[in-house]
Amino acid sequence: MIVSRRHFLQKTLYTGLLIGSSLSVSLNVARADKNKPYHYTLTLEPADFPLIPGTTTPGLGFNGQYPVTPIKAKQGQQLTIRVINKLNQPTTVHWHGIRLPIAMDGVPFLSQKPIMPGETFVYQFTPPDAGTFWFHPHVNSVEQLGRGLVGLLIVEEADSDSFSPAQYAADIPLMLKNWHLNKDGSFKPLMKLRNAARMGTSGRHQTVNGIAKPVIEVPANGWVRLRFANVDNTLVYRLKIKDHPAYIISIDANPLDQPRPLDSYSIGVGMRVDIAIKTPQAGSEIVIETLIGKRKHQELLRLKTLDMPSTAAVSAGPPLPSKNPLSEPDLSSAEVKRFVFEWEGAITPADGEGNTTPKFWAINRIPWAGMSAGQIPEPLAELSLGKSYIFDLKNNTPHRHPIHIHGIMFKVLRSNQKKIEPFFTDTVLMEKNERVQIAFVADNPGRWMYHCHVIEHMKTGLMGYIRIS
Ligand SMILES: [Cu+2]
Repeated sequence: MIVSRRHFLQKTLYTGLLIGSSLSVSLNVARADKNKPYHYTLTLEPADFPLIPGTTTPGLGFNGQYPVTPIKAKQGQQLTIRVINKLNQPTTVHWHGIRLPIAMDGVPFLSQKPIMPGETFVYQFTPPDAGTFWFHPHVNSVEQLGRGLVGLLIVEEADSDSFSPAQYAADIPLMLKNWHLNKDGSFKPLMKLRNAARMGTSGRHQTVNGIAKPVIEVPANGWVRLRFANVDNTLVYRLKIKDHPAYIISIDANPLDQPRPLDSYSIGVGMRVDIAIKTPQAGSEIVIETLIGKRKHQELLRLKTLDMPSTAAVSAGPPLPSKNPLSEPDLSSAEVKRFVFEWEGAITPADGEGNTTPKFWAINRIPWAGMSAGQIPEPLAELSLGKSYIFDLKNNTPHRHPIHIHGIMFKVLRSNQKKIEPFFTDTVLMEKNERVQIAFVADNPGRWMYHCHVIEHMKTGLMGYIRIS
């Protein structure tokens, strides 16, 4: 049972991406119309997941699945996704990292009406950037993401016929998620207030693509592209590949200038990293783990090399994708805006039913108040379309926060704690007490969420938005 499921998943995920242009993936998920290559239907629905062998978990799944087969799009080509809400609660779908029109951003009230139970909403946009992205609801996030509504969106390079998978013998999406499960597969609480005020509530059932410590077969003697995505609600993963050289080629969908040898690399919630490995001869195993603190480590998955036919050329170094068409901020004219992330610890008044939503976190002293159709808080900043900005971010808390801005990519310039090779990203992991400067051109008009991606932190105050007009 486990073996066959494991095998099945590997094969599907693997061939789903390996066979370049074929979008008629073998799983009946992310259904593509053969005549319209980038048209998909996604339902959001309750589903039982066999996460722990011999048990079922009452999850929520895209097309009733975990993991949902990655949606594959192409840079510069229109993508259409019909989203059908079969949940008993409102939802939306946000396309993390994609620079798209505000009406497609999937934030309730700010960019669209919530999709009510039984309703359908059609998302349509043309991804300008290639790389590894992901999608998830932006409503009731602790529960909807925590119970399984997370998926990958892989945007192939516009020149993908000559690039990936042509230059990589395999291209493998890897979704990291630690489920809040009891031994019988039922859910433990997804959020505990005492943890929400600290690093968040972590799960105890670690999975990669829904499987604990999977063994994934890869071609021997070739370059393999591993697309790691942290789709967890809480954790930072510190990736380490044991006893085998590996290279970072892209961070949050943006290719680096040069492949960077991987020592270890931390990805916070919402972040992605593409890693290239040149695989050894058939019959070898490569262990990939996450480091915990200074001494502990935990195996995430292992790769097993097999002789497999491949047409990919084997270059000396890892092939690098082309850069995304991002505007370079003009630092000489950029206006500086300062943001301080603080621990707040305020007690909010109870509502009529005696429920309270505590606010533990604040940006520039303002904890996110939440919003509804008639009540949208003021933006944290008003930006002029076309102008360059530097955001000076200061984390005045003893916890780490992956800070994400919708609708734009920004360039991380410098940090007071480490040397930075400036790079573009959509989410920056701020260490405790770290100060970071980021810069970008405000080239996408709209009201864009600006928040910590630790779900319990955004839920308890660490969220706001900027307006570009
Ligand atoms: Cu946070």
